[in-house]
Amino acid sequence: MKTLHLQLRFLIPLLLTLLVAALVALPVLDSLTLRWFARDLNNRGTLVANTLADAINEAQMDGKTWRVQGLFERALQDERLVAIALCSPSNEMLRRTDGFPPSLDCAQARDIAVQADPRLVVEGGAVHVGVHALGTPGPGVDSLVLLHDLSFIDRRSLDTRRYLIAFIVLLGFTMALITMVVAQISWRGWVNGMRGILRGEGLVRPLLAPPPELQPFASEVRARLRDLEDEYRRSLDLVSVWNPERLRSLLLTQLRGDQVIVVSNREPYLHERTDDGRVIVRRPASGLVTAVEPVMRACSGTWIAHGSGSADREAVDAHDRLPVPPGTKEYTLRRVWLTEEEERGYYNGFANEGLWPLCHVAHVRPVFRESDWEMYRHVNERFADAVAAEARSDDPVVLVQDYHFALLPAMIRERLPRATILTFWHIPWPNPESFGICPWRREIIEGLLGSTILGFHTRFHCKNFIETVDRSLEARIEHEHSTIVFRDKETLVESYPISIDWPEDTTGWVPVAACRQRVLQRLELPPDTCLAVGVDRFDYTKGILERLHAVERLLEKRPEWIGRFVFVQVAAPTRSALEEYRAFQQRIHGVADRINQRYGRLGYTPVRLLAEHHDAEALHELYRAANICVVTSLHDGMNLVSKEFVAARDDEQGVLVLSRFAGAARELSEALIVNPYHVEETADALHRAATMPAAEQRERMASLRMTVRENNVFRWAGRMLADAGRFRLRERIAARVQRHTLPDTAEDEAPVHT
Ligand code: ADQ
Repeated sequence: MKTLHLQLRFLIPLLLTLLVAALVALPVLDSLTLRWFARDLNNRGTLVANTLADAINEAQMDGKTWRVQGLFERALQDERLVAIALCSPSNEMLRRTDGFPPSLDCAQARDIAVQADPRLVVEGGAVHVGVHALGTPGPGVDSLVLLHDLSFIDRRSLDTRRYLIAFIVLLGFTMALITMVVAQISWRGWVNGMRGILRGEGLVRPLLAPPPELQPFASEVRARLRDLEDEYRRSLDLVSVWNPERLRSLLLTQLRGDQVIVVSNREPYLHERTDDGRVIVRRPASGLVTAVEPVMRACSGTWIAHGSGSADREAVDAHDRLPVPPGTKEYTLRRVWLTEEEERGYYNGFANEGLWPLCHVAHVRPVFRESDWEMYRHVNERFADAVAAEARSDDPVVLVQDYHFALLPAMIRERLPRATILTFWHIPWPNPESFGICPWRREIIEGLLGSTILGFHTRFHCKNFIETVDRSLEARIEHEHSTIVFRDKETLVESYPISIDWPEDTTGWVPVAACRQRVLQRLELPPDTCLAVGVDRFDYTKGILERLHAVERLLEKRPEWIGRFVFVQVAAPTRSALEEYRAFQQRIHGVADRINQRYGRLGYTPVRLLAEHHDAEALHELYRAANICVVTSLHDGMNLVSKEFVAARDDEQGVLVLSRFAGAARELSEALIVNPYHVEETADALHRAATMPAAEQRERMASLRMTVRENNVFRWAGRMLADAGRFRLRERIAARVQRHTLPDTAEDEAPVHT
């Protein structure tokens, strides 16, 4: 198509020029033809006059002038000669043939004959007028007037015009043909050459590198393209306000409203049957759900997850789907049912006893069982089938969530080769040595490399992953652009720090003082209590044990806090089917009891353990009531509790104590950063937080709030989806170029699939 445009751009002016040239040339050609024939007729006339001169003179002298008429009649046998007249020196017409126009006398004939265009139009057409002196003039005779027929000149001229026009058409056609051939050859050559150069090949295919003179140009073009991409990504980072509207418009512009499918193990809403027979809807305590749910509400896609609630089956339609959230119905939840055996092997076994401790390096030995691995693979297959069944096109955008689905990206790629697969790994990625103990490390990495984009919370986790690939597979790693090419398929490995849905509208919020009063009343605590809180799933990676040790050490070191410092730990029961978790929970209860026995007294219990699920409002109230929020994870991908605490404190008061091993520590540097393994340091940090002046609290909290507000969950999703949009655009362009440069370009005009 492009070639045709180029050709038309050259050809149309060319043909117009030829046409104008023809219009100018034709009258000139006519005049030249006439002159040429006039000269010819004059020569013929002179010859006729010389031939007749003697015979005419003789007849005149003999007085036999009638013989002259006979001579004229014979001369007129020449088909071009139409009439003859004999003139005297005094312009008297002595004799003329029948066809001679009576209106033409000798004087007029002489005047016409000397003109540049000696033509006269008479009855029957145009004639050439020639006056020729008789070679040897006789008595009383002087010259002959010869009239030649000119119609043959018009005929000749018409023929010449026809030939000329035919010649111009032929010339135009030949030039068009040559232009097309040259343009085709040079355009293809140019496109192929550019593609080759951009791929690092040569202008001519077999060359492995561009010719030396083009090498600087080629690498400059490649570098410039990469720079433009990087600049674009940086510009996205500069956009300070990310909200659902912005995310929605990004989906419409960059992903053109393409279908978005999320896959995770944990579902965003569970239907549970209570003891009294009612069905209630519950949101699970999960960082993943906290982060992905607002994004899904903005995208209106489909979320595929394990249906694990006791009344889940009652809430779905015949296709296992239901609209959620209850009430507003902004997207579709598709539930996948797992048998107990499947759940045991895939979820409790391989995911939580194998991968979870493996990636958190948290002094709990990972357990790898062959049967768990088989079940993990089987369940990943089942989810891949569900994605294929839910896909409305062959190229949906699929967001694969977390370590439960390491094999899923490659399985989706098999079923939907054109899908854009974004995988986000919510937990840390360990160093290659630690990961190396997994018996199926190769399969897991190959599964993940089925992704278009693989996201981690921090650069550090990306680096660990890339190093692990480097040690395990034959893959091409481009460190500069953070990409891995494995089996001709490129995966971008990038950091996208996850976050929360920042609350812009706080109008309905209960004032901090009222929250504090309610919480203190409920816990029966005096108003001057220094209240520290911890909010976690009941998991050994969250550093709950280390936190309790630090509280104990604080009371030991600074007895002035006994009676005034209270630590409330909210711990949602989790993975209770696993022995490791049950033992851990028991141990925590034991340590809390010991501290309470040691420092508690009538009316004072230093550690309050609330081992139950709380709804979002209750947690929000607790965050607002607290003086200190304690996050001491031993290893945490990000940790959203720290960000939720910051978001809840619009009074700019409260202190965050944060583990340096949580991904959040890289963003929230105004928190009091601690090493949770160092009990002394954490105890000191608790004291510092409890005694921090209000002004310093305000300063730190204001800065933390600015960071979390800017880096909210819509930025997390937006950056990832914008990168996906860029990939899709690049693939579409590549497909289009491919089509244009194939030998048969008949598809040039075919609509581009978008
Ligand atoms: P989690 O390990 O689940 O997430 P986290 O990021 O702290 O950890 O999120 C926990 C979520 O559960 C928070 O939204 C919190 O409010 C909620 N929650 C905690 N205790 C609760 C309770 N008792 N009742 C109700 N809700 C409770 C994983 C990774 C993290 C990563 C997230 C997101 O381990 O590192 O930050 O995914 O990627």
